[in-house]
Amino acid sequence: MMHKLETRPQDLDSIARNGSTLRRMAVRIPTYLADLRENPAWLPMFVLARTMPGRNLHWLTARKPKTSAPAQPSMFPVTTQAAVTALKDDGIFTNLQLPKAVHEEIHAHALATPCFGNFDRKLEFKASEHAEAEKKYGRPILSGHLFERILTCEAAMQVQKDPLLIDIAKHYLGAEAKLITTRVWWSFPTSATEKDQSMASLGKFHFDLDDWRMLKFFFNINDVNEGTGPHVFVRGSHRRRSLKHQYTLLVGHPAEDVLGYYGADSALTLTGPAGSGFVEDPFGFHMGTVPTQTPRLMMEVGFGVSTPSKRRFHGEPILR
Ligand SMILES: O=C(O)CCC(=O)C(=O)O
Repeated sequence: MMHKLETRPQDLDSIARNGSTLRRMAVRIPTYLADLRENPAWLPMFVLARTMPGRNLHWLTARKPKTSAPAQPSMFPVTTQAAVTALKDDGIFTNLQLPKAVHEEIHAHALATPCFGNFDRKLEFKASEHAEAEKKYGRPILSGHLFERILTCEAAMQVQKDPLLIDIAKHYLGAEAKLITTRVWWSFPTSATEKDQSMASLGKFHFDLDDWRMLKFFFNINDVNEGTGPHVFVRGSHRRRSLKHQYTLLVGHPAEDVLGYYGADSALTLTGPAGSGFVEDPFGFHMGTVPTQTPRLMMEVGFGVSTPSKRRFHGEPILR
């Protein structure tokens, strides 16, 4: 018998992604207040960093990085120059590949470690028990975050600390670039409705507004094909921006709107074998798609230029 999965009315993620504009803003207010308390400099960023004039002014403050080569060897046979050139032109560089031993160790760690469903620390389960967890908690579970539990995975820490990542970040964002996120999470296929499914930041183009200047490295830890919910990035949308997408309260916008302006052929779908990775400027429109066949395991290492938020470090965006 099919187990009935219902979205709870109090599900804040769901309202934040799907409700009316005012409701979507209203449920985020506690999160915004927490951001403001943690760092008052967050407010001007939050208001102005969505506009090109605001961003361009902030880019003028970027300090030049030192040009000397990183002291430690990198696991990636890639030059900083190649990545930075592609980032400036397209907003994305796609030629990253983790060594087999590294992505396999991260995968094994994520399988062995209970994750938290839908960003909710009360929904704890192992990825292999996803179906049972949906039954137990009586709701669709679209994402499973490891949060700080990834810190005990040595391979993940090697990726986080790889000298190429910070070197690319400094040459793209400026010498003040620093680590602001490290997260590993599952996206699961589920029998939820389309509306339910978009609650895990899946299925909706958006841009990130956590800092003035940001860069995110993503790694597909398992094989990702069309059925695994690949990431999609809209090339060029990090530097050419419609007024509607600058003077907006919301970071999420409908696909027809985004692709209508930036062009359907600008959308790059990041399928690839286990370990394949890319680095993007997340001010460009992007999204994770909803897996239809198999779960996706993703690792993200993010860089910014401001003091990092402790809460957001492992990907906890909404306060409950
Ligand atoms: O799941 C994904 O591929 C997208 C993640 C995302 O949108 C983000 O980190 O801002």
